[in-house]
Amino acid sequence: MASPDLMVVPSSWQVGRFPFGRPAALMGVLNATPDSFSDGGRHLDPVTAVASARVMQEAGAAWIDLGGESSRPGARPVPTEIELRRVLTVLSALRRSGIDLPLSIDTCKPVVARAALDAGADAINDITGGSDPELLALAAERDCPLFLMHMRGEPGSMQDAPSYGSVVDEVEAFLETRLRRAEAAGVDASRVVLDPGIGFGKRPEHNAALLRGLPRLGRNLGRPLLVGVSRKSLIPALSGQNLPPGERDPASHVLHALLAPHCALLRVHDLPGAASALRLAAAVRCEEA
Ligand code: HH2
Repeated sequence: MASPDLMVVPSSWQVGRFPFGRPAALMGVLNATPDSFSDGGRHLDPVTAVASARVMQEAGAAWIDLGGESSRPGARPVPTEIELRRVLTVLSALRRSGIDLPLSIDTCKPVVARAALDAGADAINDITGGSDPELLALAAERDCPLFLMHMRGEPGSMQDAPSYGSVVDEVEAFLETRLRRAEAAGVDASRVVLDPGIGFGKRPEHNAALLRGLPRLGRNLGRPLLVGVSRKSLIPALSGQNLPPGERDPASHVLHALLAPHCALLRVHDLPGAASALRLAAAVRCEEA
């Protein structure tokens, strides 16, 4: 058998009708919430949400990720009717105004996912990694792309002293298991994109180990990777600079430029800034180590 270093690792995939490849494309975050950790309140208003999505589209976004429930550390679940109202208001405004970018619905509730798919969403982004069999059954029924993320615990308590033996081994094993569970539920594995869940039940050193381990995760899992570091608290924790979320874009873009060769999709808040960072990185990327 070839040694892992000699194995051919795919650098492009077709996920349903959507191309994924490395270096990464960009997914713009639209949080239709009052309380998201960095942009809470901005995109509850459909007019503002459409304007932001247009900026993302013009800057070259490949995807929009729309959510109606914050998953920041300490967040409480939002009642289904409220989450539904938030996301459907913004989603129908986006589609009415001609924003036709591929869109994932960031939810773990099957009812919300189903309604969003009916209203024109293209994919499900599940931060619980497919914990709910009903959500997996829905993804199988619709044959849509399914983004499965690793989280330790749940948002309300996930940052209460998370600990791991080897975080990269454990996240890899979790994602492998969840990929198999999705397959067993009827989801075609070629529809699945995997995400190590930066900031979800992890301390700064766990996040750093996972980011360093992305090439290995990509190689061993054999699926495209989605990664979200934008504005997250690993930035002040690892840089030693105590910045509030609204001032973390430049540092986020340093990470985006570094991570782009190792994943297929980067989930970002400031899409024009991230696009510039990726262009700059691509212009100077060395061909050989
Ligand atoms: N991060 C957040 C939410 N959803 N989904 C995936 N697949 N990966 C992520 O890293 C990820 C995610 C958290 O960021 P944000 O949506 O900006 O904040 P909030 O959860 O407070 O709305």
